[in-house]
Amino acid sequence: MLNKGQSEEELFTFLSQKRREDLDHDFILSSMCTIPHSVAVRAHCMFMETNLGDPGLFPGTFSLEQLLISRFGTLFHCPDAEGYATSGGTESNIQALRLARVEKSGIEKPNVIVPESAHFSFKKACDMLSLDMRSVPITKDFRMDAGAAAGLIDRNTIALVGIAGTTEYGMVDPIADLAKIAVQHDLFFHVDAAFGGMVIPFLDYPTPFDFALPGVTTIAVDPHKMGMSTIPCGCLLTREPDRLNSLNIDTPYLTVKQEYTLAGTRPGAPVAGALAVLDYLGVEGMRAVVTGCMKNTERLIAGMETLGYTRAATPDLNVATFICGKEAVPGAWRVSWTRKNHLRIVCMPHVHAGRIEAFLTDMQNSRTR
Ligand code: 0PR
Repeated sequence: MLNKGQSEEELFTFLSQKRREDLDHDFILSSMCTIPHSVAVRAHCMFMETNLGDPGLFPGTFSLEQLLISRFGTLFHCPDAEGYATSGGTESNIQALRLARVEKSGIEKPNVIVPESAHFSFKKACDMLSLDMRSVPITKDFRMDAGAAAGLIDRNTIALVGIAGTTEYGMVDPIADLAKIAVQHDLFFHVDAAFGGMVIPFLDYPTPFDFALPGVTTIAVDPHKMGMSTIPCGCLLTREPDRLNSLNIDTPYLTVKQEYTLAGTRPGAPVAGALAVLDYLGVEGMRAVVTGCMKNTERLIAGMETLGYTRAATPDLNVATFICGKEAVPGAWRVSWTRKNHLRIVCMPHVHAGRIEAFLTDMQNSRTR
């Protein structure tokens, strides 16, 4: 630590310099986060010091968290759903599997059935919870093979996981088939809709993925991805009220005597930000955002194919992937590469039509050079 404090001017000159070292969103095509909506930023600033870890001190902020959960419950066809705001998909996925584990605590060597395409947060969860992760292959169209998933279930299986919007290819697993399998085997079924939960409901032809399907137990959805909130904000929802209570531990000196959350101190600011975006845009506004992202994805795929690059998948959501050599992508652009070495571009709200055209022009120039 510095012995003598710096002047504010000196300090902020330094901070501004550091901030300028961060990359420009105009060139970020690899991220599932985006520039927060202006109403999210405004709301975030109003709630900066609020701590949902001690909700009795911030009853107003706590009621916003409840409202956020109830907005998602309604959107996901279960107005009575309960849950809480997490730090994002990783925490939601860990907590969902923790809940499954606690509910089936009698099983000595528990396993969970997870698609090969699952986000790496499930590896963390299984590691922390000592769960055997059984990986289900994906089919040619990059979706989880439901038949293969059913074949892996045994008496030690405590949960089944499906992904509504895969990180790498933007695919929605056959959630309806998986939900049926879950009902047949009386299994806990967690849907990771961290990305897709704020896309699928706003598509012209939404695939069923939520509590409308009787077998779905819990859903993870991240406002800090397509919900354009400030970071960090995820949500974990349970169909049944009070279900999370089985994770409760005693917190004797807080304003609440028990809590089921993973984190202790929890920021209220991004929760206010997330709710602000939902209530400002409404279904119509979100639909416009999602329609724009889907159009841009289609345009990107068409443009790349005109340049001679084949799509790796035909995505359900706004993630485009291509068979393309790494050297073909000009250095200024931040793209990512899947485990199968496909070029991956996430058409987030900040990746607007102009940026797609700029990228395509650069790709063309690099091709002809
Ligand atoms: N589930 C799915 C389907 C995800 O795509 C992700 C993250 C998670 C869970 C975990 O969410 P948190 O990171 O909020 O805990 N998907 C992105 C990814 O790994 C996260 C991300 C975002 C990565 C922005 C990079 C980045 O710049 O690609």
